[in-house]
Amino acid sequence: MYPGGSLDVAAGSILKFGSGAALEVQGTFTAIGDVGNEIIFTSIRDDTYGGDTNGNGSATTPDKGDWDRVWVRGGAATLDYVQLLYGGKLASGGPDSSISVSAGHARQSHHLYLDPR
Ligand SMILES: [Ca+2]
Repeated sequence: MYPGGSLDVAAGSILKFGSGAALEVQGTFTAIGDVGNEIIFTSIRDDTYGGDTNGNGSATTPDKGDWDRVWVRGGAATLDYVQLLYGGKLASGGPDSSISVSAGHARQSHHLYLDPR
């Protein structure tokens, strides 16, 4: 996302990320789920949510550090009832958090973090 842009993720959405992938926020990012209708950020290897997206059946299973993170680099991010699953590894292979704020601001509540690296 670029400065001035906006992205609104609907409740119940499932977003899957491949190795080293990150969502970089520099605009207005809103992801507001609800109880039982959480927004899921997870690994492309996670078949539990949204089915077999990578099309290989159960040949691979999700693991910590499968993707990078949500990275707030400016602007404003609002996340509520969001689950961040299996993130936390940089494209370079180094360990990281599954969400970080280096500029701008972020408001988070009701989160579940599972298996960051
Ligand atoms: Ca699969």
